[in-house]
Amino acid sequence: MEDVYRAPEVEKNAQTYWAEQRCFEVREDPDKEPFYCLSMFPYPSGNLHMGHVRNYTIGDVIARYQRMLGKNVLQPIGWDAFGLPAENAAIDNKLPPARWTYQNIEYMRDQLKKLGFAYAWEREIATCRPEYYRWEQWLFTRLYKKGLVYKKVAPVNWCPKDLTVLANEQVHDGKCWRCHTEVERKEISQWFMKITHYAEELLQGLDQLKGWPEQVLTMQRNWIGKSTGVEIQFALQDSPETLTVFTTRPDTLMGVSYVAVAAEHALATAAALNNATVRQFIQECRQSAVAEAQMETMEKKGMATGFYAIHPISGAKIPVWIANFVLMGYGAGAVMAVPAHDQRDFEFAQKYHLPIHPVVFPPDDGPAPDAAKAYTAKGVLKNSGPFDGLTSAQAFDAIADYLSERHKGQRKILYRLRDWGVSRQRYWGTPIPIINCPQCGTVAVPDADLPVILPENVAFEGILSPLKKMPEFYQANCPQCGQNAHRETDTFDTFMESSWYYARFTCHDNHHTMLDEKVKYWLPVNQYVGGIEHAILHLLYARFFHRLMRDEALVQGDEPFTHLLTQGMVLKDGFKMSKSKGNTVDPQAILSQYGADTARLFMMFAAPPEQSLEWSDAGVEGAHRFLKRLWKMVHLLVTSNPGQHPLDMGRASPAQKSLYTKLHQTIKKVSDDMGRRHTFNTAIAATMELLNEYGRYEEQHESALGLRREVLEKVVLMLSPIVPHICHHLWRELGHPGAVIDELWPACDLAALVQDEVQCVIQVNGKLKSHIMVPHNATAAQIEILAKGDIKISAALAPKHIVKVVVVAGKLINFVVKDP
Ligand code: ANZ
Ligand code: ZN
Repeated sequence: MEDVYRAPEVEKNAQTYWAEQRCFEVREDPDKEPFYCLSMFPYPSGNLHMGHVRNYTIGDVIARYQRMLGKNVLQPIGWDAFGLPAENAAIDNKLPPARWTYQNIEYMRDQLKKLGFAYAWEREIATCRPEYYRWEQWLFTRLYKKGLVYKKVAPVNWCPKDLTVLANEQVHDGKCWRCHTEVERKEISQWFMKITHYAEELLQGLDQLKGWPEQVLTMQRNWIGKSTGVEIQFALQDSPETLTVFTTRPDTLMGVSYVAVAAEHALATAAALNNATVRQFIQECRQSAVAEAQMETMEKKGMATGFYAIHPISGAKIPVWIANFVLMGYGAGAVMAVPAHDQRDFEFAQKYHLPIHPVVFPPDDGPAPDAAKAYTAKGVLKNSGPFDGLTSAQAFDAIADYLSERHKGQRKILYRLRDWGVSRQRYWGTPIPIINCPQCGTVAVPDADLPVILPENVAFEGILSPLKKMPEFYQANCPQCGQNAHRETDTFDTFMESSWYYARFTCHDNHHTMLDEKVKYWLPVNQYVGGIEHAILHLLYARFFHRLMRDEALVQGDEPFTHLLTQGMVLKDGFKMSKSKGNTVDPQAILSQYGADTARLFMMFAAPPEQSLEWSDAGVEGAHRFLKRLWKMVHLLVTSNPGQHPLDMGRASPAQKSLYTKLHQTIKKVSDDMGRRHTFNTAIAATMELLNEYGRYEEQHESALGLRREVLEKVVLMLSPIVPHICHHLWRELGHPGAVIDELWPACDLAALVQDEVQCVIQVNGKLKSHIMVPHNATAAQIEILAKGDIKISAALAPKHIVKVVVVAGKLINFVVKDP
């Protein structure tokens, strides 16, 4: 055995072995329990970053560990290959997005291979390939026929820099999530998927996801945003029309002092008709109207319409205002404002000198509300006529019933979740399989004409999609009437591709159907690993797609991912490692300097996977030193003591026993850390501790060597999911003909965990009566029971009354007795 650890050779050899033996290719085997481990696939940006390395190492460690438990592990990888950066690069470099993407894939595939990830490479998917996206197009046409997708003109979030529509999820603080340009509102005709149809199911389903982080479940719940309330119709003065509002607090109805409508509301439009100032105000709202998230913080502005509404219970005359904080797209686009109990209404009322009527008060013993702000808590009603004295909860029902009996309102459940706008005015994406016919309207492309192939060899002039200028692409005949028609030139949001790739990995090469019966064997994914930044968008869309596919009888079950691990960020000097911060460390540099195993070990040792990880050069050094030390230990053992030394614990010395116990304590802990807790850092720490104890163990005789070998072999097995290359090598050096990749996870010898017993003296009234052996860590209660079981003691105690029992742990027990 070489005395120096040379990572490049060791890693190359291991990787060659895995590739030649096709170790990670996997087939359905009904006799083996399947385990599907998936890490979120990368966007082929050109280079792996440290976030990738961390993500993929975590997934790989879990996959390799599960494999050692004897499971049939599927760990696939692919490329989320469509998207904007390819277009931006195309514009900058005059290289077609396809070429740029494929080049990047080549390079990054090589990087992943050098990191030694145990991927089923034969299943590699690139979502920009027609053999992949054709099935997405096919599913879309099915959903179209079912009415689950539709086209409509809608105000959208528009990025003026990228010239594209953004989903709500892609707007962060009013800015484009990619280029950070201020987002505008624009009216545009586009395709939607009816995710709202599944809102309740997507919400309920969260309760079943016991293997997901609570934080992600909460974020999804909030995003779906279920509200239980009442829709109330206010009559309008001098008008046959009514004004509908949505409220979650009907108990505050008697405190309404104005009604506010959105700038796009019909009443606002009507008010603008003869009023230039109102017109101007609406125009202003339009321009500054922004993504919802920003509504909260922006300055509240309004203007009276001159219209009045009639209170549905009191009959009072209430002014109707236009307010910039009312969203047209939520509820009825109008609110009943209760300044006394809603902070936003309160600030607005103060600003415009509108009345404030408190109607809900803290229960009797509660503190008096602060008059300088809204009292938003629930309480007991006053100043509310027939509803006085009711609690908010009682008043909710009483007022809802009152209104619905008089046909002035009805209970209503609303969701914040909106339908998913999936059209993008960009080139590098899946073509939407629709033909616009002047006669027939929108017509789905028939199955026989799928896929609609995206031409790859295109020239970019400016930012506009080349498809819009390619008659050879957009000229088509209507599938229904045969007339000249216009093919849809928009493409899908790239979140479409990532919504179902997990399922396609199970049958990536089936060119006859989207999915086949293999999904039954593999799905749902047992362990999904990825960034918390996908807590809402990607994970919700995937859960939605799973249900769409379920309802097409393509998959079974309701949920795609049983367990989810969201890894923390990689930081450098306290900041997220990112190009824009200029604080990145290139994985390639670490790979060349130290090798993959060092990078993997550092990543797994520096922090538990869900927490952020602070990059540290010293930490990387330390990881490397540890591997060198491990190498040395094996080297010393196999060179100075060649041959096998069987383990014989029969006549073990105390030192031997202690090391053996430590070994099995470590196996127990590491198994739990790896399998259940996913705290790989403590697993590594425990292994290091074991090796420290090994280092202090001095016996050299024949049976001691057997134990030494035993410890090192188990360490190599336990570390092999984390640092697979060096373990592959060391396992061979330890004299095994087979490869460590085919070994099972070491079993824990429970008997070894039972500690030695110690002698305990038994006294009765201070006089020595007997001795017993007790476990060294026995509790007082256990010792008492054992002592009472001693024949001499039970005889001595029988006629007496026990006054007191004194125990000195592991040493002595004294029964203080008297005559009864
Ligand atoms: C009166 C009221 C009194 C309200 C009170 C709250 C507190 P969630 O829970 O998010 O559904 N609202 C309704 N439609 C709106 C829209 N289009 N734009 C802006 N705000 C709107 O919120 C429901 C509450 O948000 C509703 O209940 C309404 O204000 C407001 F003490 O009605 B509430
Ligand atoms: Zn037609």
